[in-house]
Amino acid sequence: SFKACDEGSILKKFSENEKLCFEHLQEDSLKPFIPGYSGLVEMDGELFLKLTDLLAHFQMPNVMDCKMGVRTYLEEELVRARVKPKLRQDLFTKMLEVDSEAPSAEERQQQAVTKPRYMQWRESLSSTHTLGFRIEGIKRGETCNTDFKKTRSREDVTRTFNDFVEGNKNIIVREFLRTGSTCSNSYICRLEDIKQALKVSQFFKKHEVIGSSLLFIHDQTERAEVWLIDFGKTTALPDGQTLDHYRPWEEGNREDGYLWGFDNLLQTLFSLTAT
Ligand code: 4IP
Ligand code: ADP
Ligand code: MN
Repeated sequence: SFKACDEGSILKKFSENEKLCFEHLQEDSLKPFIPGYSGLVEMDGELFLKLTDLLAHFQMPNVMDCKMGVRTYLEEELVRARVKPKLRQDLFTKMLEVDSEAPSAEERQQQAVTKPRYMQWRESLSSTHTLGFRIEGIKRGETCNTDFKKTRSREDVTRTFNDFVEGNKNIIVREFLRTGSTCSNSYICRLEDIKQALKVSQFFKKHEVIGSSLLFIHDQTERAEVWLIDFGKTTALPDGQTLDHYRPWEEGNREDGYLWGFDNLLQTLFSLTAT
C-alpha cells in the first residue's frame, strides 16, 4: 500500500480517515512527532497521502514497529460482526498457520472466523492484552522479520528490544545529550518528549487511537528516533467526549489503553538499562 516518491517522501494509499487525522494533527502538540504531511497526490488514477520518509536521514537503519493499545479493532467492527457476522476464510487460514489448535470446532466446520474473533486471538497471543502494545515487525538492513505473533511475556519483549538495539544501551538511554528542545538521541528521551506532548494534545484527548504504531529507528551512528504513525483507524469521538487512554476498555467506553501501553513500553526500556 506504499509507493516510492521523490527523494525524502513516501506515498501511502489514501484513506479519508487518515487524511482527516493528518489535517487535524497539523495544529496539534503531536505535530513534531508525526511524519510531515504534504497533502494528496494522484498517481496512475490512485490517490495517496504524501508523507515524509522517516528513514531518509539514516544509514542502513534498524526499524521496529510497535502497535499501541490494548485493542486493535474498532468498537463499530464489533457491533457490525454481531449484527451481521461476516465469515472470513482468509483470517481462518492465517490463524491456522500460527496455531493449528486455535480454531474452535465450529470455526473448523465453517473454515472461517469473524474479524473481531481473529483480532482478539492475535491480541491475547501477543502482548497487546497484557502490556498494551506489541511488536509487529523489525527491519534490519534488507531483512524483515514479522515473526512476533507469539511474543507476549515481558521477558520476551525485553529480549526482542535488546536484540533490536544489538545490546547498545546508548541507543536506549543517553539523557544528557539533548539537542535543543526536541530530543533525537535516545529512545527513552524521545519517548518522554512524546509523552509530554500526548498529555497536552487536544487531538489525543478527543480520538480513539486504534491500530496506530510507534516507529523506532536507529543506525550505527546511534541516532535514535521514535515517531507516531498509522492513523488509518484513529477515530474522532462524539462532540464533548474524551478518553484518558488508561482506564480498562469496556465495550462502549471506547478506551484504547494507549497511555497504559506507553508506560509499560517505557518501563520495558528502563529495565534494559538496569541490566
Ligand atoms: C491484519 O492482521 C492487521 O491487523 C491489519 O492491521 C488489519 O487491517 C487486517 O484486517 C488484519 O487482517 P495480521 O497483522 O495478523 O495480518 P494493520 O493494517 O494495522 O496492520 P485493518 O484494515 O483493520 O487496519 P483486514 O480486515 O484488512 O484483513
Ligand atoms: P498500514 O496502515 O498499512 O499498516 P503503516 O502506516 O502502519 O501502514 O505503515 C506500515 C509500515 O511502513 C511501517 O511499519 C513502517 O515500517 C513503514 N512506514 C510507514 N510510514 C512511514 C514513513 N513516513 N516513513 C518511513 N516508513 C514508513
Ligand atoms: Mn499499521
